[in-house]
Amino acid sequence: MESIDQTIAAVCTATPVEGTVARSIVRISGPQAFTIVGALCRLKESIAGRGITHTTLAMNGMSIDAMIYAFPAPHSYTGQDVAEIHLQVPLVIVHMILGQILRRCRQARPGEFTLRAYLSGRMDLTQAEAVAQIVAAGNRLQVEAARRMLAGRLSETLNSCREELLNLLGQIEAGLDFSTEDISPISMEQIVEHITVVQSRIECILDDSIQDQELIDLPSVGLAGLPNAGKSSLMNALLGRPRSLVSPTAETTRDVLEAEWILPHGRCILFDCAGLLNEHRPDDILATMAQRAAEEALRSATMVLFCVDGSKSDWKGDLERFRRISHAEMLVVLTQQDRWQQSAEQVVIRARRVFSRPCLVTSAKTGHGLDEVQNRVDEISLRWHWDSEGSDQLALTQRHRRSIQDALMALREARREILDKQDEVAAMLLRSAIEQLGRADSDRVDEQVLDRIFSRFCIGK
Ligand SMILES: Nc1nc2c(ncn2[C@@H]2O[C@H](COP(=O)(O)OP(=O)(O)OP(=O)(O)O)[C@@H](O)[C@H]2O)c(=O)[nH]1
Ligand SMILES: [Mg+2]
Repeated sequence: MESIDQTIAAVCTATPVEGTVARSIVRISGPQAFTIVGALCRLKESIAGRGITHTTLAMNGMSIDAMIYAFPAPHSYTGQDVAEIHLQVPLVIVHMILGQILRRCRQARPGEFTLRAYLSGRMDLTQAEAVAQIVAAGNRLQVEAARRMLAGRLSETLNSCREELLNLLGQIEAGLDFSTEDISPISMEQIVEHITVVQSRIECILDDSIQDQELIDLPSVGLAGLPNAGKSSLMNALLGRPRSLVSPTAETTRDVLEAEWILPHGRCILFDCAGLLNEHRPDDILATMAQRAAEEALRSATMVLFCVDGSKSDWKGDLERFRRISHAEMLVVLTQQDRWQQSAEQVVIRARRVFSRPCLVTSAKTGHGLDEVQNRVDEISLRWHWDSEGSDQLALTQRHRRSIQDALMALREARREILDKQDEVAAMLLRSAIEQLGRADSDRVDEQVLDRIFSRFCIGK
């Protein structure tokens, strides 16, 4: 691990969409932070106290407007002197400024600002991990679960469980000391009751948590339907850019094509695939491979949008294929509305009767109904992880989960040993449970664990 005495710098804002100018922040942390910024901005007065300074940077003949935010140690994110340069300029200029700064300090590694916050005691490890989860989160509710971790909710609960167990252990050990005199300061029933209460509190943490992996895995939405249904056109229209080839020739798409789709409350992976065939063509290897890839991708999709060309008078083939997908989360999307002969109302009534599912009307050509599709997917995607918005879930990492599960196992065994009157063994198991709970929330982690945790961050965080 690098020394925390070195000054580090990085751009800590997300990369703006190409061609746009968004606010960017260059963050510098370490003993030289204020001197570096002072020299860069040619500030007459040095930055000493906390504050905001409006200044102009001179760079390659350009004058660049900037706001300098100064956070002196120890009241900063990292616990060190931190200077932030806030800029509203194209990314290329932000990187020019960073280049200038990096002549006098080094580039921060992924997660290094947060690592410093942890090392200087500004946050515990669980909170530092929550920062990584917020960065990786795919939707608003995932961010909320990670925020609850950041607010120290897990630490609070685990600490109180540990304290309760430490008390209990003290009482059991006192009983062991007096065992020859046959005096027990606490009865067996009371011990069992205490253990059961702590046990169920810990079980609640596990039951009410979401997996770390769930934060990183984005839900996937597959576009299915017969060839020429308009799947690729719909994908391009939903994304607002040409991702998949479109042509009047049936069976244009062969591969599974994925793209990130930004929804109002999160993100998901939208994918296009080959049009599904009703007949099997064993001699056509390419078609067989394309069918297999499409079927596999759709099987593991979180949700399927089954596309049906609404201008057709006969949906027999579509229905046959639709029935064979039988995905739990499936919406029927009626496509190419701009070409329909019948009114949308008539087509929807007919489609509902045929497919017995909610049907949405769209046109990739005019953009009709695209917002509705997006909102429906967004609505369903929020349900995937949480049944209710007011959920109290915590976002546990695998490290937390493993330690908490180990603690729970030790508690269950301790309870059994108490019932068997094996107080000494029970005391040992309680000690192990206390240690495991401490480990989940611990500051006593080695460098390897720290490296693993912080390498998952992106640069600038
Ligand atoms: N007018 C009109 N034509 C459309 C619309 N959507 C698709 N088409 C046309 O329908 C044809 C097939 O469209 P694709 O998007 O390639 O269909 P697909 O379902 O991806 O087809 P495969 O890849 O072969 O399975 C193309 O000629 C498109 O231009 C639409 O909303 N309006
Ligand atoms: Mg296609």
